[in-house]
Amino acid sequence: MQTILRGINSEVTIDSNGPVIIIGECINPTRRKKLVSTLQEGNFDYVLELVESQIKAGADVLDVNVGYPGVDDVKLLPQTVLAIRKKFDIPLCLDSPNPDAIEAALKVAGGKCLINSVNGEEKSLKSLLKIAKEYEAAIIGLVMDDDGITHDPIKRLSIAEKILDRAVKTGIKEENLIIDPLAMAVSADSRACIVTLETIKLVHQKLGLNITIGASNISFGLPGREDLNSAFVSLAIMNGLTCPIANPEKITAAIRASDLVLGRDDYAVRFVDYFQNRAITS
Ligand code: THG
Repeated sequence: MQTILRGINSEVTIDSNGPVIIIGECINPTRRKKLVSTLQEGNFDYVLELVESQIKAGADVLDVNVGYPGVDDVKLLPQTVLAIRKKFDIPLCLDSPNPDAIEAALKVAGGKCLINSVNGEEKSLKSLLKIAKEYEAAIIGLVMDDDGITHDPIKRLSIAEKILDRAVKTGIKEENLIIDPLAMAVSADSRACIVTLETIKLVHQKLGLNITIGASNISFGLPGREDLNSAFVSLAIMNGLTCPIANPEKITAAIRASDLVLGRDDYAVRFVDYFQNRAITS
């Protein structure tokens, strides 16, 4: 299965058999106070710095999240998208819980964006699938619903199936749905990662859809985040993860290594290229 995302003149293909596509997570106010303060001033210079550094580090797509308490993201999300679009042509993943902000951003983004995200709740399905269809966008489906988050991989799979069914009934092609099997902090629940890995395997085998994950979520509250995230992402790739949302400056090495180990990088071209170019810039 192939999901195609586009910038204005650029295109990225996410294939359910890899190689892995990286969605850069860094345009996100979580732990980035400077992002909040600069955006509050209407200054997009720091956002553009984050775009450039993530692309250099290996990002293929960028997640854009400007949510913080009190923000009017119906205004700020499209403004941020426009600022990025003036300088960079890379497919975007629009990350907001507010459907109005998503729609406002889709109106100005052009290309083919990824909506982040719909979930199995009736309210979410009703508002967001219609928007995805109308703007011909792809969409991430989070496997939670009106009953909350389940810790049973089979039940998470059934929510993915429900979202797929509703998406297809809305006229969205199945390749335009990317499933997020939910990654949560392993410090809070020792089984959190294994439940996610099992769900990834089930969704990959039974539905064949592309799969994303907020990879850095798993290491909240722990030291050694980079090592922990890398171990998790490598195992997740083995099970069918194809487009993680992560920090490219910290995860690209593990991703290039995983693709090489899995026989998806002939003559180690991408692996060697990554390390050669990294050596030159550092
Ligand atoms: N699923 C989907 N979208 C999501 C998430 C998800 N969007 C938001 C979030 N979760 C993913 N994005 C982030 C962004 C930053 C961090 C975590 C998740 C973060 N960053 C640290 C920092 O920047 O200092 C550390 C990063 C690191 O050490 O690698 O914590 O689950 N669909």
